[in-house]
Amino acid sequence: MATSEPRETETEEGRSESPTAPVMSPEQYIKHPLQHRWALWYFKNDKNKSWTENLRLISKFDTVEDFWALYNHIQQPNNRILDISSSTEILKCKFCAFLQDGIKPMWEDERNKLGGRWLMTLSKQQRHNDLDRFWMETLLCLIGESFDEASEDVCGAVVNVRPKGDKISIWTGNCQNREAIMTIGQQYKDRLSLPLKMLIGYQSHDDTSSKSGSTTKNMYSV
Ligand code: MGP
Repeated sequence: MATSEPRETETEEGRSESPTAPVMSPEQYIKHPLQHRWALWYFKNDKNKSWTENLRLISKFDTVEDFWALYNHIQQPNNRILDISSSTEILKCKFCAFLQDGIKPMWEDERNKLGGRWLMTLSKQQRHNDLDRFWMETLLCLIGESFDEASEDVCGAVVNVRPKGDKISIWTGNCQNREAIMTIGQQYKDRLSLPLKMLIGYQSHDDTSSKSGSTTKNMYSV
């Protein structure tokens, strides 16, 4: 019995086209741009260097696809502490930050120095249940500009993995912008489905950097 191979067809211009060639829509090959470009940083704990010198830029991205490529490639905060014996530098990272391109994850940066952070401290039990989920949701809030106009105030987010309880924070650029800060705090809490009675506090970087004890006073809380 004769079999029929797919035959090439002639286009009006005389070019031949295979009928099996997939037709790609622009959606399939154009990456989806984000409103801002973001940068991923981590902290390499070298005792011979100052805190700011230990900050390392890993990568930058400005599309949804590149965000997921990077997200899937890096270890989640939870694994990072479990895999602490690994020789891979990034696994030793206990401080990881996503900042808008052009802003360094330090209080001293021009775009941070008048700002502060919404801070969430997690209990030890939450490392297994909540840390990675909260961190991913935080990143999605950032790249998705989820806080309406207040998103303009967002500089980035930081995760600290620590024996005494992990911390996730959203950094904003001006601690006097009460309205924007409150919008961010309330929507952030909703997004993480935090119980109403669980309060999170906002602290200025100025207060955090000059604190003498172990706690910094909250300027706002939700
Ligand atoms: P941390 O990274 O917030 O960690 O700050 P941790 O373990 O939560 O510390 P704690 O004191 O809140 O319990 C740890 C230390 O890193 C600070 O005391 C500073 O010495 C230094 N550090 C942290 N940050 C975010 C900065 C910064 O932006 N600039 C400078 N110069 N030092 C910083």
